[in-house]
Amino acid sequence: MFARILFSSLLALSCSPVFAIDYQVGELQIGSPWSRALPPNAPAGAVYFSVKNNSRTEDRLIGAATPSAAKTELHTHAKVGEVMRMQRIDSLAIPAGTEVKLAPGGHHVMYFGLKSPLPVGSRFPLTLEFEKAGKVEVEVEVRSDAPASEGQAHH
Ligand SMILES: [Cu+2]
Repeated sequence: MFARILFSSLLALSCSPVFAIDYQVGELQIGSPWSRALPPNAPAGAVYFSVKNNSRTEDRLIGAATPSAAKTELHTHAKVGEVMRMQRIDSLAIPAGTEVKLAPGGHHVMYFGLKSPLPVGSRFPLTLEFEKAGKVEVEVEVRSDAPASEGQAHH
């Protein structure tokens, strides 16, 4: 199963340059994928977004891939001794009826080996794979900072 963008009407309705882009796969809703612009030669970067599970069963994010980088991994942050460190995880649970945020300092999709620079304002494709809902391709917006909608959110 390979779902595509459902809601592009948001784009048409919005006059603001800052808008949320949502994608739907099965009963999962994916909001505002973005990545921070990287300095030249940065070895790795991270993608953030939200996943809302509108179904009654848990799903899991089990993988991600992009043609723009050599490798991607699912990461989280965990306290190791006194220090917060990134850790690779095999999957990320999306419990029924909840929204999980991937955000700076928390869960993220890490990419390594960027094939060409990603300037602010550019976009690149990312395919997310969920255990139940299947695969969905989203566009990641390259930004200098988090979208306004995430401003007062989690850390
Ligand atoms: Cu990471």
